[in-house]
Amino acid sequence: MEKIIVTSALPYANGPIHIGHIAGAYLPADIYVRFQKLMKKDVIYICGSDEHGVPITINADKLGITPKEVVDKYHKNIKESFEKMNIGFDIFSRTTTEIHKKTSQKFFTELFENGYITTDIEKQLYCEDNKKFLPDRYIEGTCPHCGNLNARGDECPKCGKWLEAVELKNPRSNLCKSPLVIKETKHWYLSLDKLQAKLEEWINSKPWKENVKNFVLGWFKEGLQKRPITRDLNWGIPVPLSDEDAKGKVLYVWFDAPIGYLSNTIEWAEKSGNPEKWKDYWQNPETRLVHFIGKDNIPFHAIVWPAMLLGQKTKYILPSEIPANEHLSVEGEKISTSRGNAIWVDEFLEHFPSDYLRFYLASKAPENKDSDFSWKVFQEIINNELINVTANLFNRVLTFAYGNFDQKVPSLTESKLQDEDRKILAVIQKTLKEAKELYSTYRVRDVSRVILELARQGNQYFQEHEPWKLIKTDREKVGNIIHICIRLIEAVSILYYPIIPESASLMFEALDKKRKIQEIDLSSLVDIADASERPIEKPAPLFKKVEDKEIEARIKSLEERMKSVSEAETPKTEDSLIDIADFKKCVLKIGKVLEAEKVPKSSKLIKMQVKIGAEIRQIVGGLAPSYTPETLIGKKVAVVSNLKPAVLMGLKSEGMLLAAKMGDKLELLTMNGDIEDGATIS
Ligand code: B3M
Ligand code: ZN
Repeated sequence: MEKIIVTSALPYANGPIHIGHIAGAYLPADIYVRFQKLMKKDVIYICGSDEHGVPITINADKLGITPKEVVDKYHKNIKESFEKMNIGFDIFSRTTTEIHKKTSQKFFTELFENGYITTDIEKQLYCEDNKKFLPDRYIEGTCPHCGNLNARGDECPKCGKWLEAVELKNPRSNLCKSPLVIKETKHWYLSLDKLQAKLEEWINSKPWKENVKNFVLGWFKEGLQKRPITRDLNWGIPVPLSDEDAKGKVLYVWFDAPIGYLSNTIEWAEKSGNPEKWKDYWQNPETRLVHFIGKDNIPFHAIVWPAMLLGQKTKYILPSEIPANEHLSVEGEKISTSRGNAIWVDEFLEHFPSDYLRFYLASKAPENKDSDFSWKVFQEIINNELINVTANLFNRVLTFAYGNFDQKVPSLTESKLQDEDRKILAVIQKTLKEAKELYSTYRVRDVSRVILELARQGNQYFQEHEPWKLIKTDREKVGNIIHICIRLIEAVSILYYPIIPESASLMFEALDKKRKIQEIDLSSLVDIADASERPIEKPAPLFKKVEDKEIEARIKSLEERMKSVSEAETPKTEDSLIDIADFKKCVLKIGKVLEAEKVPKSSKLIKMQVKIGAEIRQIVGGLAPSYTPETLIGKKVAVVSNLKPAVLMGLKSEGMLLAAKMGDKLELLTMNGDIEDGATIS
């Protein structure tokens, strides 16, 4: 039997997830999995959090906690958000497990032994101030091609050229803004060049989605280059070599992350009690491997990851399809955490059920072009399509049948069927066929449209015949209409199940108390069976209308958040001017740092003894991200000397040092001339 492995991109455990994430890699995959499960396919859905990489270490530094604490927190948070969204993974694990470490190191070793890994001394940009090599995404500078002053370490947003960070002119850190220097370090590389021929042969045989194929072909044309797969970092999977130079280096996060698809399947198999079961999927040529991702992740899934698989000694299957989605914006603007316009899943679910979001994001799926989330459109779609069409049909038909036909589905009187009735029966069959085709080719937007259209036709059919009047004169004909409507609703509920599983199940179960919707075998379903005389339930309201005031509140909260984010960034003007007298309240003095030591258990705080003239004071400050204690000793600094004492982590601090801050980087105001400590600054 054909097997399917479905994966969704592993989300970084570095923050909560927002609706853009759901729209891109999770909802479309979950819909596909639910559909294939209805088709009675042997499908497993694998995911987990991506817990390595520099951004996690930077975030940890910023928060003054360890990277492990960061990923523990967000792994849990993300997992819960997915559960609330009914994203039905068979496993949601993490890349910090032992199994994952072992599997990743094995991947490296097999590539190495097959000659696909080479080494090189790399020139990398190094930040002298923070004593570390900086990854591309923390580097900016002048584009060597078009002169754009704000090119990034990997790409120029202006001319679109891919860049190597070392090519940038005047490179600087975008964390601390310091200029960067080029320094040498040994690294290990994946020789994509040696794997290009194999890759090309494989990719040419694939019916990829247009956006994926174009991308890959472009890369081939330029010729694949070897890519570094190790990093100078202390957070990640150690490079599995005894080589002295490998010390202190870890696998690049993008090397280990996709291996998570495999290691998480291995973990799933172990937990299921049959540890070898993963092989039935990953080593079975009959298995289809489907990776759902956002478009940013195309190169890694379509080139690097398949190359890693092709270069193994162990035989694995290769990706069969890579449905890559475009972006979702919010109210017309790119989602950006720093702009404050991300709508977090948890936040959304405090106000509306998950099916509302699923319904919206399915009908507006960013499949072939970018798409937008707007609160007003959300209200329209839920009220007009989900409620006025689908729920309305369900309620009026069931209420009518319940009241007029003895709480049962009326039987069909064949002799009384007319063309218009047969037409509707045919539409049901046609829609079943069409929807299956669309689901299996990842066209969620189109499938939403055809199911809605079926429900619309059902409503119209019911409305036009005015059964509430006709029942007085022709009960048999009305019986036929209601019977057909109920079959139509059953089709609608089954077809909607992958998209809105909770509501579709409620709908289905009101029509059929004997079966669960998951038991349906959609693969053999070409029509809805005659349901004559089946008992039905009195319909309970399925949905609550989205009210204007709820939407206004959401819009307001979004605006306020964006405003507060931008206010925090922009300096105040005019009405915040002060008098000289206000300024003079602040007594500023020169102090000299005599002693400095890190505060235990804090990643930020440094405790200092500062001499201000005849006085020695203890001052505690959050300087550790930018200064080591030794470098502080002897500095002449600016101290706010009449500040009320404060207690930081149990330590008394009598004063504050002035410093300039930019991003994460902090620089103390220091004096270099002859003026002695104790002098007043004014
Ligand atoms: N965590 C990147 C992202 O979320 C990355 C995906 C890994 S998939 C193997 O965009
Ligand atoms: Zn450029």
